[in-house]
Amino acid sequence: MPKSRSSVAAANDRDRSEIAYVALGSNLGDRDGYLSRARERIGRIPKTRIVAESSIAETLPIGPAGQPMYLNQMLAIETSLDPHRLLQELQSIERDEGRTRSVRWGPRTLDLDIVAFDHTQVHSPTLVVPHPELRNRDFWLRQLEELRGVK
Ligand code: A4P
Ligand code: MG
Repeated sequence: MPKSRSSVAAANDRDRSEIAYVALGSNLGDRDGYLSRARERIGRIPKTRIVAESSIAETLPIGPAGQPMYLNQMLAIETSLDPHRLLQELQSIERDEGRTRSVRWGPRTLDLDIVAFDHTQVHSPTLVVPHPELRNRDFWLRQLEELRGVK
């Protein structure tokens, strides 16, 4: 028997789409390559499309000393995925790109963070949005402003 529309709609979906801002960061290996593959993969997340891309900034590492410089970029995406489902999709891309979690704020091939939503705040054990470090990272604030100006 065909499923009704309501039973097909997964718990992972929201009624309406929303703009989310996703930060991309890399400070190991082919940094441009990691960012470019991340953009391509994010563009293929279900129920999600990239609306705008910020410029790419080279930034001083925050965290343990002696790390290479970061490349940072931010994307505005339109998504109807539940925020936790979006986080899972981003973490799966991080894993595929060789990301391992050892040192907090340590070097990484690819870091994907949900920086903000236009209309939603989240406070759960696994997800806090707006990202608590937003106010402390001037490059994120600049890129967020850049994206909010164009969309
Ligand atoms: N988590 C909670 N809220 C969020 C969110 N809004 N977005 C949880 C993404 N994840 C969120 O993250 C640990 C856990 O945070 C996740 O499992 C998720 O459930 P992680 O990516 O495993 O660990 P982490 O990245 O080492 O720690 P954290 O606290 O997320 O660090 P950040 O804020 O990601 O910082 N320097 C420069 N110049 N540029 C950078 O991009 N990034 C970092 C990492 C450090 N220094 C940097 C940069
Ligand atoms: Mg992170």
